[in-house]
Amino acid sequence: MLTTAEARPKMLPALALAERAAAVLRDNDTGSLVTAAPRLYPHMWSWDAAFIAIGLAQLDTGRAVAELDTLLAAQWRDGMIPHIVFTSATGYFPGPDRWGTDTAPQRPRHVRTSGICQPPVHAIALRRIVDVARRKSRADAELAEGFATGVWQRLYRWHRWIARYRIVDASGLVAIVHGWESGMDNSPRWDEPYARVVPGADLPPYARLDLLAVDDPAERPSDDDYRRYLWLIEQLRRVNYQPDHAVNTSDFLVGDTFTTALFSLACDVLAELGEELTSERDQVAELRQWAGQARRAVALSRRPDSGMAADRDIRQGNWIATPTLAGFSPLLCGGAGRRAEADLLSTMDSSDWSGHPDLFAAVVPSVSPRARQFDRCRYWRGPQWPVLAWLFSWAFERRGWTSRAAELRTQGLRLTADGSFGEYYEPFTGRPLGSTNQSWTAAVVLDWLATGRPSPR
Ligand code: 2M8
Repeated sequence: MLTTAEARPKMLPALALAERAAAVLRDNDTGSLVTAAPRLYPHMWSWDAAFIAIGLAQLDTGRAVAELDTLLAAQWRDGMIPHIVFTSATGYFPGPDRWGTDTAPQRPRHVRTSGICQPPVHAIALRRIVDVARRKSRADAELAEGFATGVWQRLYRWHRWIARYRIVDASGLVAIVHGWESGMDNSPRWDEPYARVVPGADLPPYARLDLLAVDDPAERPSDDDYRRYLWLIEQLRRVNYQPDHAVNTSDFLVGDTFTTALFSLACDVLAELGEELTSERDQVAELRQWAGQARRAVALSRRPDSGMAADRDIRQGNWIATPTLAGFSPLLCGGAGRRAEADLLSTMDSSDWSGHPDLFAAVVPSVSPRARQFDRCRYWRGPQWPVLAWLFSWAFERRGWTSRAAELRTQGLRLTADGSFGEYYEPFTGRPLGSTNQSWTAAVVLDWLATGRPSPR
């Protein structure tokens, strides 16, 4: 049997790793967008595009802003940024015909998209692009600032859409109508609410294509999961993706604490950019208000026993406390108080999480390796995700926790240094899983490598 060290390919030196990462972004570039991954995901995904733009910012400011521009051009008229912007590729299911958004009155006209959204990390990408450009040259700074000023309203409208349509109960958490909206598709966070989603007999037939693009089906969600995913699309399609009807009719309606923390953070970041670059005082004030409300909601979602944040099953009216990385959400946006944060940080460092003695790299796994739900290879049910490590490292730097941020960066680079740019990683061996040459993994590696330290903002 191979030892862990033998099983891992050699770790590339920083320069070679950066060159490989840049090549991945180049190879996945169709000209107007960088696909999320070559085979498994041949389209643009909303939150992937934000991370990809962060990586592109290290290579070419113009290309980075073009990436966000492509995404924002697909914004729906009511403000929603759709979770997938489709290219002409046919190898992904569910594609645009299955989504059937073509009759939704608020859809964009020039491009086909899905009909749900993903976590609002776009203002964070814009902030990062501006900060990186300012360090490069005056011309880069002017380009990035001009772009940020031009798209600021579009991002404001996106945040307003979330505040208007997705804060639907007293918890104040941002509600999602499909697990895909969380980005953590098959996380144990959604097991209970999905258990109550019963696909109708009239669910149109379909064939999965995702299993053809991975080595082992055990790395992907199960067939039962997929039937439920497709049924929720069917329900949304039947109300023509009208946002108010969607929250009333979807069998799945959950307050997502992690998305809420990102919303809070992104509202603050967008408000800062607004103060720097625009004269929109009223809208900046609204953003600050949404940031504060979301921060409070995340803090209040903490469970008394563990101190970790929980999700809210809005249909059932109960909390869902699962041992997943989303429990650390208050560390992203603040608001829980110093004592509670110190406790959460020691939980994160403990042997239940990043301090688990058998981890290949001390990167928070998606589910605690000590939890009964932990599955070391299956997607969002255990593996480590470099993009999430990046988010925590960026947020920690912003919060002034510089050495923690640097340590996360070091560990994230250890995980990814073989240069395969896995979609996610098996925590004990560091083996890349899912897709390889995954764009957002390459992008965050570029950012980690290029700056040495995440942005101070
Ligand atoms: C995964 O989700 C898509 C559906 O949106 C899929 O499995 O087909 C998730 O990891 C999601 O967070 C990610 O944005 C997407 C593309 O990388 O893949």
